[in-house]
Amino acid sequence: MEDNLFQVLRERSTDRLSEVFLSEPEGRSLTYSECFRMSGQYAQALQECGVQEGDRVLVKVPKSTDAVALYLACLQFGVIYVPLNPLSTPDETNYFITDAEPSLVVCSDEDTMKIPVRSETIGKESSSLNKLASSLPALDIVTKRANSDVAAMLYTSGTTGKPKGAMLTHRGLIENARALHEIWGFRSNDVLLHCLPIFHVHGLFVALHCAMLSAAEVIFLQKFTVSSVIDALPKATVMMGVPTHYVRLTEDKNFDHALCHHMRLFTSGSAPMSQHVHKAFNDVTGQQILERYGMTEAGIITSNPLAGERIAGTVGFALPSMDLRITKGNTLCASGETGTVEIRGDHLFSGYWRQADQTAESFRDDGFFITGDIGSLDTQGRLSLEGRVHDMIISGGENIYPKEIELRLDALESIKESAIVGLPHPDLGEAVTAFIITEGIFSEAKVRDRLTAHIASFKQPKKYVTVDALPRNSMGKIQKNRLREEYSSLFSSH
Ligand code: MCA
Repeated sequence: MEDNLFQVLRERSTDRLSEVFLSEPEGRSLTYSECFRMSGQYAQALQECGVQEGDRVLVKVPKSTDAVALYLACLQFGVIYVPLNPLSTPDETNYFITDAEPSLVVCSDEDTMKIPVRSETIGKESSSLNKLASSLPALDIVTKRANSDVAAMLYTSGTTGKPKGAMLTHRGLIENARALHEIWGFRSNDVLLHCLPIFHVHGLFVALHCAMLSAAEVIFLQKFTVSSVIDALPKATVMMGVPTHYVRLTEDKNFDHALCHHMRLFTSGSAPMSQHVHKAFNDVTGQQILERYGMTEAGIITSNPLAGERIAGTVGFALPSMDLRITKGNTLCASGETGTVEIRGDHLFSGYWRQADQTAESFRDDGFFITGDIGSLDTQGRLSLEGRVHDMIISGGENIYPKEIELRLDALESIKESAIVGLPHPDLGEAVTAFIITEGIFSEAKVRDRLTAHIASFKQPKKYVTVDALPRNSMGKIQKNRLREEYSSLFSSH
């Protein structure tokens, strides 16, 4: 069996090299052979920059075909690809640099941040790494990798407020890609509408690998907008999205049955989709969204079936090679009983980068990973998710950890204490909301400004609610559930 993911992806397009891989509606189209040539040239350029096998390359760039080629180059050359949200602030980026110790950081020409290690840029012909790469022959050889070798490292935030790097192996990514490709029935005449960011598992691995395993075309949108999706849909057969995408599409009068009737598949994940959105989508399009469940540490874990009943409110069955169980403490739950979701299988990550303790805490002795999600299995093995063990908010498919924001707010002189809570939001699913006890003169605008320097904009509270006291239990712990209940309709008139 091939051990380098790049080799697997390239081999699948051997007979279709002249077919279009990435087509940008307003930009260029790249064939498979052009993309592999670019990645080969980037791989040479990485070598020229002194990057060595096993090193980390940290990439903080807007979505582009260059970024996809660079990702493939990293796989081919055997270096660990570490993608960052391009909205990351300098503070956040410096944390990632210190933690990951990359030998190279790749950013865009517009990025003004001072990078403390070697850095190059991509995205334009004149960008430094593009210029270097285009002057070099394409590397053809593929670095041999062992099953357990890390292909990519993606940061997930944590309850402590400090993100951890989840190490994803070549083997894990290959297994998950193969399983999804199979169960979702991908084929070469599929055209995938890609409107997701490519610094997450969803947009980078799930979407791209599924298409690449059939050497299918990908309509590569710079970002999700309702109009760009509506324009691209007639040429597509599959779309992968987050619930916010489907909420926004369903609300647009140009999004209708006629536009969607040829579509083979709409999938949704990264955040729970309400039954209301499932129904609204079905009413408008006549299509039933296939909801699936995944996480950075494991890729996709469960999926509703392609053929067979898709049930709104459940995330379907465990993927064929994934063991899934529900536990309460050390006891296995019976079907219908609610407990923690635990999983085991080849798709799993190999641990958190340089966090042996956190890694050990996340695994059971028998190799099951404790997801932190709460759910139950029905008698047929369908999983329904009912909440989370950890204090985490999912806003528009982005995981946001309250602790990180609370630490920043509590450090400000005008705030005595804060509690960050996710409240139901019709567009984002949950919206970050700050409950604060103020001290002296409080100005929301000033607080926003201060936060902007430290945390990426999508994590900023959408509303600040000033309170006299925060509800606490007898142990003194803030009762966020009481805030969630009392303020549950804060955004409903939004
Ligand atoms: C952007 N903003 C947000 C979010 N995104 N605020 C809250 N939550 C968000 N998710 C803010 C920006 O900071 C900005 O603030 C303002 O909204 C406009 O930015 P823009 O980029 O134009 O926003 P948007 O286009 O409306 O973005 C919303 C979005 C996007 C399309 C839903 O967030 C998105 O593509 N989400 C998908 C995330 C995803 O792929 N997650 C997968 C991870 P200001 O105006 O103040 O500057 S989970 C995963 O990978 C696992 C494996 C899985 O199961 O899938």
